[in-house]
Amino acid sequence: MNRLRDLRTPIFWAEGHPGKLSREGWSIEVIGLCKDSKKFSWQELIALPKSIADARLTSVTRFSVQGKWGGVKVADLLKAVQADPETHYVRFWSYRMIYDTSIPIEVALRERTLLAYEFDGELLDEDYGGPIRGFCPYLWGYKSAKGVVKIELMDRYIFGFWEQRGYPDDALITAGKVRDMNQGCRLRPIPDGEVIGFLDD
Ligand SMILES: Nc1nc2c(c(=O)[nH]1)N[C@H]1C(S)=C(S)[C@@H](COP(=O)(O)O)O[C@H]1N2
Ligand SMILES: [Mo]
Repeated sequence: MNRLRDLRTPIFWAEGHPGKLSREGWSIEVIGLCKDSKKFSWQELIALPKSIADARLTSVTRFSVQGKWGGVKVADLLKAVQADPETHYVRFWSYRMIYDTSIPIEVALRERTLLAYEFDGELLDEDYGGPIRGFCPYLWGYKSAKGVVKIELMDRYIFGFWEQRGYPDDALITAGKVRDMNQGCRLRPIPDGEVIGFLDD
């Protein structure tokens, strides 16, 4: 069973699909502006308190998928490494270090910004960013980097993969219509901001 696939959620790997990845051998390194830079193994990551965010991944390419994303709060990880007060941006690097994207620290610290390894109780597979991916429901999906291997704490902003190619740096979700994957791809109107409900509800 794969809930995201059953919902026919599009699979984006702009840099090329990574193929089969080792969950047990996975790790995420947190580097940059912090007192205690660390590498977290898969086992260490899943041993951290688990948060569930019932939220939507919404793409600027106009699809939106809702479910229970499970993982570790980015805030908890930043606490564990003792992020410096000069940290203004958090940069997520994907497997192979081709795809990256950065978000402001204020957004990174929000309740539902996660390093997610589950969707609706199932572990994420490689198609959908497993073993572990960024998940930020507040911004367009290109800020939710898949297959995260490194997190960099920075005092300034750096253009990411899609931002260099013209997508907005702030990635604020703007009103329009998106395909609701939970309702068989139906085109539905959304307001500005995180997609919590639809205007036709
Ligand atoms: N490494 C990597 N992460 C990525 C992308 C990508 O191409 N490569 N695409 C982004 C975009 S544009 C979106 S909308 C979401 C899509 O997530 P999905 O492929 O799980 O649907 O992943 C984001 N994370
Ligand atoms: Mo996207």
